Amino acid sequence: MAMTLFIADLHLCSEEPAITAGFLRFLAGTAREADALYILGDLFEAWIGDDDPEPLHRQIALAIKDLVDSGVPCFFIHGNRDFLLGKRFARLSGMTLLPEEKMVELYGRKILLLHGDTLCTDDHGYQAFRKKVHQPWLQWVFLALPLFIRKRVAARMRADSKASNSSKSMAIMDVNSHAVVDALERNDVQWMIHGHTHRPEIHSLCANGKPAFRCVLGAWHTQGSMIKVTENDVELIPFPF
Ligand SMILES: [Mn+2]
Repeated sequence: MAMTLFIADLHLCSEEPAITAGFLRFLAGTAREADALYILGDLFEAWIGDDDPEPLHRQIALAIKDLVDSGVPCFFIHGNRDFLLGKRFARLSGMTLLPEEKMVELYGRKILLLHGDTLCTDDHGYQAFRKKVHQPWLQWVFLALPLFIRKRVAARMRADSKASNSSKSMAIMDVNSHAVVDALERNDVQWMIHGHTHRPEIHSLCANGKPAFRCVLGAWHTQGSMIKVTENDVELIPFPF
């Protein structure tokens, strides 16, 4: 049966081999039956440039390339952790990089795809940070720094973000309902799929004066999480590694 799969927030890193193993199994198994795979950000826990020689990156790129070569196109939207993932990794993995918001039509259903961090508008500190680090000139300067300096800067930024997030309330770190409705109405669409908040759920709401649905992917901590879109259904599915 025709289906398209969505995942996000795997946060792959060399310290979490079980998640990597689960993803490799997913790529070699379930994902092969899909018409396409969409990765909606935070595939990696951190990204400081496509030239990082971390062996995990190459291993993942080649596994995704295998899937793409088997006839399953793979698309990627950047997350807040891997927003610097670039063209070189995209070429190596065969993934197509998408803009931060992407409208797709699958089996007659229009769906807005995004990572989800742009919907968390109550987190003013994060939005200011995001605006800063998304400036092309700053990214260019950062990526031109030697790798060991980029590693230090990234470690410092992660520590700062951890410290500031620990004092933020759960509500501030969730999506803002106005931002959700605004995104749906701006794109004239009733369906949205995103990750980022690590709160897997399919929410019903109202947008454009009609019923609308916000589908949130789960993070891959102790199990996988995917959304399966078919002609008849949009399903949120947890599965063991
Ligand atoms: Mn995220």
